[in-house]
Amino acid sequence: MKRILGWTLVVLWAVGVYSQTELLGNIAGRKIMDLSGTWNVIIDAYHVGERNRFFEDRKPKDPSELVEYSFDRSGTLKVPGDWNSQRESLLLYEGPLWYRRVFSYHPVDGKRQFVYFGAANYHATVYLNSEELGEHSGGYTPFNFEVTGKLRDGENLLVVEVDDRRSRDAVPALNTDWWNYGGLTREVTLVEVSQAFIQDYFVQLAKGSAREIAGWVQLNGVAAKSQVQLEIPEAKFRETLTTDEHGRATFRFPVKLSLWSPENPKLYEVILSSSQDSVKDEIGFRTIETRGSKILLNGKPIFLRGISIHEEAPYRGARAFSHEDDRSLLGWAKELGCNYVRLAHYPHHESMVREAERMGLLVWSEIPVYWDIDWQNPATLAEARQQLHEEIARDHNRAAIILWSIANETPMDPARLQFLKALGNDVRELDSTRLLTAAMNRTGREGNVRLVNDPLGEVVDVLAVNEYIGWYEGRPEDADRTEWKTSWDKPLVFSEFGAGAPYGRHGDVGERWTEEYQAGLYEHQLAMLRRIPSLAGMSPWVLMDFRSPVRLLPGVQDMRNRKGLLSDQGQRKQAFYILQKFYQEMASH
Ligand code: GCB
Repeated sequence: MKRILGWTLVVLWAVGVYSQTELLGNIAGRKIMDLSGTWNVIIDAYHVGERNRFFEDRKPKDPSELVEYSFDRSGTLKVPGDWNSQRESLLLYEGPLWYRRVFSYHPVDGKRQFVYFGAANYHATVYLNSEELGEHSGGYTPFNFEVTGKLRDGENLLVVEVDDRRSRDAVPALNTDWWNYGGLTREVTLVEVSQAFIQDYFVQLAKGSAREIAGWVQLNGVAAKSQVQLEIPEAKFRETLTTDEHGRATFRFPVKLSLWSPENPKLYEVILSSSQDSVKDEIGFRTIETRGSKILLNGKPIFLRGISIHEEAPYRGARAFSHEDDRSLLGWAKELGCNYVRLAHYPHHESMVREAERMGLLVWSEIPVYWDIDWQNPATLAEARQQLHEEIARDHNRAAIILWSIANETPMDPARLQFLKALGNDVRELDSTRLLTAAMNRTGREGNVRLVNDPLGEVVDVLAVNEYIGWYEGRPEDADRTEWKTSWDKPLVFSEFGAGAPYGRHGDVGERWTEEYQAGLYEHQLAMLRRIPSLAGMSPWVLMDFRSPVRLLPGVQDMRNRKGLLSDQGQRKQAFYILQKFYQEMASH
């Protein structure tokens, strides 16, 4: 089934059609019915649900009828939320699981409705009133289906099969250093819009200009030459756009704006209105570019004082999804002295990006093209492209995002380079205003000199390196003798370095798994980094300990990656203060 879907995707991609409807922009700015809450579920380990037509939610009509399943009697789970953390027996479960939600709705004549999923990991098949709406692959990006005319007046039945089995041809593939949290991990909502509505829009500063905004508005369901008004009241800006025969209007206008930055995270209310629809958003405006080895924000060089973050909830070991989760994680980043976060290794919740933006944190956003995936497989490329498109479609108005990362630690081979070049081209086409990057980990060597010479360096705007001197190779002191050279005159960021230590485990600085070892490694790394002239920033690995089934050392790891500067209970380790001090110094220069 999955393989067939993969190939179907390739074909659909080639003809420019997808199984699901184009994504609705700015879901928070729409009239929605939140379907969060308690859903009935059936765990379907042997995958019999499709054959037994679980999507019909059948109940025996008389005592003689055979029905071998029951949503009503099989238990419940919360949505949003991964299943692994909600029931002990599901901690390591990977497989299909069926969700059911019955909701009451009264469709209004002349309106259109969509069912919108913030994310479902990994593969979802969606049924409304026993009819299949479509499928979606990719665990961290949103998707929606139009359901106009399919909703009943009164009770409606929504059934979703979510299958999180890992596979060789998926993105990511079989092996990751994080928990494969399955389920409806983000909100499910029913969205109502008018017949002709504003599908999406892109409103940002024009590339290279701090005085002009440029972008497009896409209407859905209109005849050619419709009008859309674009307003930024606070900036006293108001213009009327006229769409072409595809419902699209592009624009470029001068406007005087106060620019968004970590020191001034200024957001403007932006209002788009068409004859039948109106959407409000909060948008920031800033420029981002590179000059030689510098990253320039609003025309001035900036050093990215960052930290890498996984989307894992503090205190409860689960996929994060709430505002409290966002505020805890980003609050710690602020306390460290960060002006930037690397949201690894997949697109995080939209609310996380919006919160970072409000707090003045720049963002690196990434798709899970991670370690080794099936580089030769066109279906895998189609899935990666789809995830990239959905990520950019969701977040293209977020000023905080400055970097789109297309990969993490991928091998140096020609098939991989072709694959990543295709993704790089997509980024350039979809959003030319931001910078392109990828975390690389293969370097050349000449004595004590490390050479950043992965041919992928040619493709990206910002060179990023994951490097583990003193942890996966050599001793922490080796950093003292290591120099770095790049093959391109481009900014270099260290996207990862780090060491593991459970909070409260102490010993000699030379003893692994102790806070002292971790802190010592940070001292050596930071001393090395200070000596690199092209260094434009860093995001050490990682803010908080996180669950990972590949970290098996009992009493030390217990299925957690312990490279956090904080424990998963929010306790600060010694290395936290070392990095904090370094960032304080950097900020005062
Ligand atoms: C890496 C990966 C990251 C791992 C980390 C580690 O290079 O990018 O996902 O968790 O190393 O701890 O090994």
